[in-house]
Amino acid sequence: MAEPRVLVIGAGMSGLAMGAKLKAAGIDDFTILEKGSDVGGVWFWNRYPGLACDVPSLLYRYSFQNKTDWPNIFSARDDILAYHRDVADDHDLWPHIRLDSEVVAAKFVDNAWHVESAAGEKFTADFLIAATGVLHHPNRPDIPGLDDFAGPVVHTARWDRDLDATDKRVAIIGGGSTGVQITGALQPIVHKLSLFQRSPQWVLWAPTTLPQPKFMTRLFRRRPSLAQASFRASVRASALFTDLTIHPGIKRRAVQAYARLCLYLIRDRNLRERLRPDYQPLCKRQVLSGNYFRAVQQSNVEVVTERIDHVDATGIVTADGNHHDLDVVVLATGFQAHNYMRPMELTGRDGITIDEAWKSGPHAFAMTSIPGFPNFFTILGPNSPVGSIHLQTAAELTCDHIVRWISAFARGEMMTVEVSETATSRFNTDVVDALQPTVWNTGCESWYFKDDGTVDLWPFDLATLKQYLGQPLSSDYTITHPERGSDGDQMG
Ligand code: NA7
Repeated sequence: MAEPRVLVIGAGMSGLAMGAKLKAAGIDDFTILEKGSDVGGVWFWNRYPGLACDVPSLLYRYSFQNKTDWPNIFSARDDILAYHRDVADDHDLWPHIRLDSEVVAAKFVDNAWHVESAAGEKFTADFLIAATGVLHHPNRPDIPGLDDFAGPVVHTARWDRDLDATDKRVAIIGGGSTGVQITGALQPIVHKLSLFQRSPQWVLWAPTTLPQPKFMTRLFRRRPSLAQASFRASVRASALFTDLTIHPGIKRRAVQAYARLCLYLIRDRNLRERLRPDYQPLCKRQVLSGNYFRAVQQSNVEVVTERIDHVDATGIVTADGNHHDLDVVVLATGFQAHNYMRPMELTGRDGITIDEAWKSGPHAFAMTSIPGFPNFFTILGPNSPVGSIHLQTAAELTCDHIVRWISAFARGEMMTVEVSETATSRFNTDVVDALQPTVWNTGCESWYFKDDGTVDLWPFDLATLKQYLGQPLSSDYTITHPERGSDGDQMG
């Protein structure tokens, strides 16, 4: 028997789930290193006006942490952040969490992970888990002259709370989920809003700004079992969304028809046509909004579809030579979604670096294991279902999978585990094959796609995800034992 030492990087949605699962399994020697000064991950870093989740509140939660008294049908940032703090409270995670601790390097030497923080602190662990998120590194566009702008230029993912946009002339570059949310929030207060749109997005009308009905909150409070049942039913219902993204058919066509119908909430035909995308609805991450259609039709909003040529001290110049006078430039230009745990220097067995292992793009067996990196796991790593399956379910199943390996270590049944190259390339081939009928293969560009044009998503259903994470196959892993060296045994 050996007490496993575990390091988790990140105290966001995945890292907190990992902590709660480790606690539940009786594994207590773990530390969660968090770069930010609070838990919550994306919900800590993102704080722009209008930020809310695009998954309904009753569904955006862990299976092990019930909450039913959400103020809104789609929760706002602060409510989700408070929920994550409650998780840390209720599972006694705070003593394990070290805030303001950015990991800069991790190296596997002598069957252990040696980890270093930006402050120079050193840690040693038997297992290292990257719960570092997907949408973390802001994508700052390479627009000529952007640094010459005299006023504030702010990326939505690093919003400046001191920035007051009231009565200002504001540009929003980018019209994804973030650009759409911040449009709804800023339009009522600014003097003029100029939306610089490189490509239009399909937007589905949904009650994103409405409060949760009081009777629901009261009902769930009186009957907690009903709340849990409704959560399970919602998770099952979200399989419908998976189904329509991965299989062509009537359900996909019905949602696509709804997206096209929503466009008719725009009364002006010219504006409507400029907002009409030229790819299939659902291909990019689907944008939901209850206030975008109203906001975009107000007299203080202009939609600019002309290409941005450059920025100067006082505004943006478009390719047609027009100068758009501005006080503030908001970059709603998304994220470098395929960096994962990088720029951390991650070095596995025999000195292999993550950049070498991922020179043809990020990949991991079943989203979590990388050849050359023993006793290292990612949660919501490459090919995670960020565009389909219920995210907390996927994260929790990955945590359960990791806990099984750590428990095997604790029982003395193994010392290290490393997934094989063969299993990983077989998985990658299966992913590429499975992508064929998905909606993501219908011709569009988004953060879902890697540089080589393949999609960084889970193209299978929930049952397949459970299958991959539920039963590790001995032949897929090299396992070393405390006394015997390496073989291909299955863990207990
Ligand atoms: P997204 O969905 O990646 O959207 C980024 C937007 O920024 C999109 O409209 C891009 O246009 C636009 N963009 C990016 N670079 C440029 C440049 N250089 N010039 C002009 N426009 C640009 O990010 P979000 O933050 O909105 O959403 C991310 C996820 O958060 C979302 O999917 C939800 O899961 C929550 P493009 O379409 O590429 O032409």
